[in-house]
Amino acid sequence: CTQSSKMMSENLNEHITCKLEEMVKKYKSTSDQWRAFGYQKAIQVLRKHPTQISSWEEARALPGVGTRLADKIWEIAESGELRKLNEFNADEDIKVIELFTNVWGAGAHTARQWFQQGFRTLDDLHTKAKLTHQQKIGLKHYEDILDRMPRTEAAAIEQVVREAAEFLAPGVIAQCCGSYRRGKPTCGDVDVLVTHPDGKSHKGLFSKLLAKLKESGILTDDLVTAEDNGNQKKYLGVCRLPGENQKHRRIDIIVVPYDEYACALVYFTGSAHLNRSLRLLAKKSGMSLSEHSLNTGVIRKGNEKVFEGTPLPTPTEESVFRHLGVPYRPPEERDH
Ligand code: DCP
Ligand code: MG
Ligand code: MN
Repeated sequence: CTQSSKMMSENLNEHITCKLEEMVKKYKSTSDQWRAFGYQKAIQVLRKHPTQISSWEEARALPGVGTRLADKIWEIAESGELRKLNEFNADEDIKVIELFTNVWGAGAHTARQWFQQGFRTLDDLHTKAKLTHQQKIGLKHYEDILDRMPRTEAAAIEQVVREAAEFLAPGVIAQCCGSYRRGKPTCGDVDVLVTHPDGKSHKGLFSKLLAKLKESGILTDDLVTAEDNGNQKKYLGVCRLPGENQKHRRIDIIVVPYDEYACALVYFTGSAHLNRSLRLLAKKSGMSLSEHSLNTGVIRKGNEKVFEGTPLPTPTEESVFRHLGVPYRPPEERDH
């Protein structure tokens, strides 16, 4: 609301009509036409009002102004502020920042930076923002990536990965972990864990598997092509099942050596909350749990590990829970 010069304007309540005009915009954008209309009528009246509003009663006496609108007018007259408007403004900002935070590869910091650079829509980002490779993919599949898939679809994707892995290394284990294994009806992504019981066939499988999946066309975009984590290899990308009307889905693939299988399975099944609890529990008993192993005899100085400890044998998930001294929990009971 630009202040018009005193010469041009007879509006003695401009400080009030300014705020009310902003409210009109908010209500119009939230499709609350009825409120917008009420505010507009009050603005008309206030503009022609011969004196500055100096009491609640004076506002209430204006034609078309009820008690609620009188409250608002008097609040502005008294304090120069309208809390409701501030709330709206804050919400709008938060909404935009949330919109931006949901671009894969953009954190809260980047989202805020984009906001501060004046961007307000995904189209702004598309046309004006400097984007990383990951953010471009994230933006391209914005709606699809935010959408959760039915677990049947996760199962179908798991099946495609399993068949490709089985072709390359017969006897392979390829299983969907994450929310799928915890029995959730919908999944944010597909988390496929790959290993081989012979203890050696997992070697070299990672790149061959990705090449095969790309050849088949199921992998459409790469986010992280190869993250090396000790003896584990991780891929993060986007996939899509063949056929019409299929959405793009996030997929994570981890290939691990068989002796790390149980700990990787516990980790990759989650939930993230359970993982934090188990790690804390391990720490309290001088152990340390990771996606690789459960170590005992760990020596810590404050928060720092002075001695890594030695890995316990963990052939199964049950053995991990047993070493930690907690009752085994089936995947369906690992959400809290
Ligand atoms: N994980 C973790 N800590 C994190 C992220 C992940 O321990 N910060 C582990 C536990 C998760 C698993 O990895 O269950 C898979 O991560 P996802 O982000 O795919 O989470 P979920 O599969 O549990 O849920 P969603 O359905 O949203 O994918
Ligand atoms: Mg998941
Ligand atoms: Mn995942």
